[in-house]
Formats: sequence, structure tokens, C-alpha cells
Amino acid sequence: MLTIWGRISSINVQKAVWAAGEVGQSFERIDCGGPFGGLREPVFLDKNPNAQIPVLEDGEVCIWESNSIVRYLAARYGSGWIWEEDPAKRADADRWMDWMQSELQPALAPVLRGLVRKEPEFMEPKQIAASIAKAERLMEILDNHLAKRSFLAGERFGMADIAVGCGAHRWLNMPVERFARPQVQRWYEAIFARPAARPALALPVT
Ligand SMILES: N[C@@H](CCC(=O)N[C@@H](CS)C(=O)NCC(=O)O)C(=O)O
Repeated sequence: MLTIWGRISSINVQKAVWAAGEVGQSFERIDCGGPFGGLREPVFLDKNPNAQIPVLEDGEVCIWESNSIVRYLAARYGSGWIWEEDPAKRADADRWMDWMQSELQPALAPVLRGLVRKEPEFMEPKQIAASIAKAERLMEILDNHLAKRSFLAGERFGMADIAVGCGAHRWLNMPVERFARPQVQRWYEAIFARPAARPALALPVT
């Protein structure tokens, strides 16, 4: 049985929980981080010296970085399913996972921290507006991409849908006026309906 360390309100923990469910692995999830604390305890720092969640343990294997966890679960338990053996097809998924980390997530984080968490240093309206505008540009790119395929890397659900799907879930559930993105909406509804998505995305965005 796997162990996933981290509170379920974390977008990065959500990816790990969703991926484990998709590949049919049962897991114990241990709440830590945020209000649960514990990330600076020696026992946790031994697992992840960055003091961040999620961490995945699978027997002797211990992994941090959410996208690496999704890739590991996909490669180990989801080959030919959410993992692509073909390098070109896999790169198709990889680029969207990296896009999530380097583009979408940095655009969404200040909106969440300003509008939802109401952290004083993120509540400057101009800063929030700039992050929303950046997120809208990214959603337009996503919408155009999804106009030509059912899922991010083609006609089959895969690991990139998990990583970017957690970002889309956050964006679509924040108190923001959004442009209509019919393809993103269609794709989001399809992936959100998956049984493995439910335990990952059950809580309101906080
Ligand atoms: N790049 C890392 C980022 C991890 C990260 O930022 N985790 C946040 C939660 S989303 C964290 O540990 N925050 C401290 C806390 O929750 O106390 C990943 O993708 O796993």
C-alpha cells in the first residue's frame, strides 16, 4: 500500500491522490502541512528536505515533487494507460505537465492567495487583476488546444490531464469572472466525472 503525505486541500497533493486512484493503487494519506503542520519535523525532513507536500512512499521508494509522483505512478502502475511508452506521445503529455508547473500554477497562486485566502500581501487589486489576465491568456491556449483533441495528449485520458486538471479545477472554482471557454469546460466536466478525481477534488477550493 502507498503512503501519500499531505493535506488534501493542496493542489499538489490532489494530483498524487488522483493519480494513485487512476492506476488502482490503494493508499493511506497522512494529513500534514498547512494547519496540520509537521513539515519541519525531522521525520518529515528526512523524506523531503524542502519541507513541502506531497511526498509519496511506495515501499523503499520515496518521492517528492508532485509531477514526479504522477509520472512515477503512471510509469509503474499505468503503463499503456495513463503512461505513454512512445517518447513522442509521452513528451506531448510532459510538456503540459511542465506548463502547469511553470505557467498556470504561478498565475493561479496569487489569485487564490488574494481572493480566496485573503492574505494581506496578495490583496492588491492590480496584482490580482494581472494574475487573472495571465490565467485567461493561458486558458485561451488550453481552449484552443482542446478544440482539436479530447484530452491533453490525444484521444485518451492520461497523466497530463491529472496535473492540468487540478489547475483547471482551481481556476473554475475561484470567485472570478471568467471568459467562457467551451472546450476547457467540456474537458473539465469529462475528467471531473472520473471516479478517481472525486476523492482528490471533493473539498471547496481553499
Ligand atoms: N513543486 C512542488 C511544490 C510543492 C508545494 O508548494 N507544496 C505546498 C502545498 S501545495 C506546501 O508544501 N506548502 C506548505 C504547507 O502546506 O504547509 C510540487 O509540485 O510538489
